[in-house]
Amino acid sequence: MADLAAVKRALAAQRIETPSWAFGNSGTRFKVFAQAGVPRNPEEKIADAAAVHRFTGVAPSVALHIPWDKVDDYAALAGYARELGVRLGAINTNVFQDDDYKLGSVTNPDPGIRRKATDHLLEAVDIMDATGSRDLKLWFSDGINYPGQDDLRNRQDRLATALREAYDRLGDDQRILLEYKLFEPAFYATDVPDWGTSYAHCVELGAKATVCIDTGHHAPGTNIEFIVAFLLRQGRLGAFDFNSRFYADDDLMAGAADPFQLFRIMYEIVRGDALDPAYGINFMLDQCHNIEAKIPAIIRSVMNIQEATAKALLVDRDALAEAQNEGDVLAANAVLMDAYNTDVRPLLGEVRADAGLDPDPVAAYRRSGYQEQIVRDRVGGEQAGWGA
Ligand code: PSV
Ligand code: MN
Ligand code: MN
Repeated sequence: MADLAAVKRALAAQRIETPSWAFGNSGTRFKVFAQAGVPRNPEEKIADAAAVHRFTGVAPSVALHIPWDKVDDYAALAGYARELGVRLGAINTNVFQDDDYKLGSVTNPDPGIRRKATDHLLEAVDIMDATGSRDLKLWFSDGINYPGQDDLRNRQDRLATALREAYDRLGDDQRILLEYKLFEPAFYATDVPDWGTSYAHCVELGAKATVCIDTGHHAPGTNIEFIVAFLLRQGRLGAFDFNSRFYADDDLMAGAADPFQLFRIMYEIVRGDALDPAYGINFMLDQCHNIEAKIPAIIRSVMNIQEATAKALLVDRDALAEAQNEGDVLAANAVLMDAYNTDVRPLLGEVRADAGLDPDPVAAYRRSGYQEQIVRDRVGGEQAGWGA
C-alpha cells in the first residue's frame, strides 16, 4: 500500500507552469474566436496566471513567449509577477513567425537568416538574465516540404552550430530545453522531429541541455511513457509541454482525450523519483483554449495533471514489483489499473483544504467574480501569437 501521508506531501509539493499564450485569444488556421475579458498585454496574462495559482496552489510560475510577451523592462515584469504571487518561468523563443523563416530559421540555407535566428536565441538568454528564468525553451519549426528541397545533413550541422552558440551563452544555472515535433509546419522532414534527435543534440551540447516532451508532438500510437523512462534513465528529461492531442497538434486541455496516457506518463515520473521540483523537471502546459473559457480550462488542466499524479503515486509499487518479478502478467497489470481506477478527487480535495484552498478550484473560480471583473475591465483583448 502506498503511504497516504507521503502521497499527500508529494501532491502538495507538485508544481505546474502555465503558458502566457494560453490566456490570450487563439484559434485554428480557420478562425480565431475572440473572448471577452482576455488579456491585452503581458501584465494581464500574468494576472490571469496568478488567478490560476490562487485557486490551485500549484501553479506559481508562468512561461513567456518572445516576442508575443515583448516588454521594455523584463526585470520590472518579473517584479510585477512577484507582486502578484507568481514568478516568470521558461522563456520560449519564436523563430517561426517571420517571412525570413520561410525556408527555416537556424537551419536556413542563408547564413544571414541563420544569424538573425541565432541572435534571437541569444536575446532570449538576455531576457532570462533579467527575469531570473532558468529555462531557455527552444522549438524550431525548421524543416522542408519536398524531397531534395535542402540537404538534410547540412541542416543538422547548421542546427548544431546555432545550438552551440546559445548553449555557450547560458549562465551556470541556466539550461536549454530542446523541444521536438514530428511534423508541421514542415510536412516532409522536420529538423528536430523526435526525442532521439533532440537527445543526441543535447548530449553533444553538454549537461545543461535537456529534452522537452510536448505530449502533442508524436505520431499516433507513440508510447510516450517509454520516452519518459528512457530520458529519465539518461538524466536528460528537462521539461514537459502538456496538452491533449487526438489527431495532430491539438493543444487541448491536458488529460482531456486520454487521461490514461497522462497517468502512465506520471507513473514513470514517480517511478523515476522525478516529481519533486528539486529534481528539476519543468512541468509546463502548452495549450490554447479556442472555444472554451480560458482560465477555468487552465485550472481544469492543472487538476487533470494532479489527478493523474495522485493515481500514479497510489500505485502499490511493492505489489507491482512482486508481480513483475514473478512474471505474473495479469497481477502486475491489475496493480496499475487498481491505482488508475481509484477516485482521487476526495484525496486532492483534502490536499487543497490542508493548503487553505477550496477543494473545488473551478467552482471557487466561478464564484470569485474574477471573470466578470476582467470582462468589465478589459476591452479589446489581445490575440495570442497563434493565428496572429
Ligand atoms: C509548437 O507546436 C509548440 O508546441 C512550441 O512549444 C511552441 O513554442 C508552442 O507550440 C506555442 O504554442
Ligand atoms: Mn510545445
Ligand atoms: Mn505544439
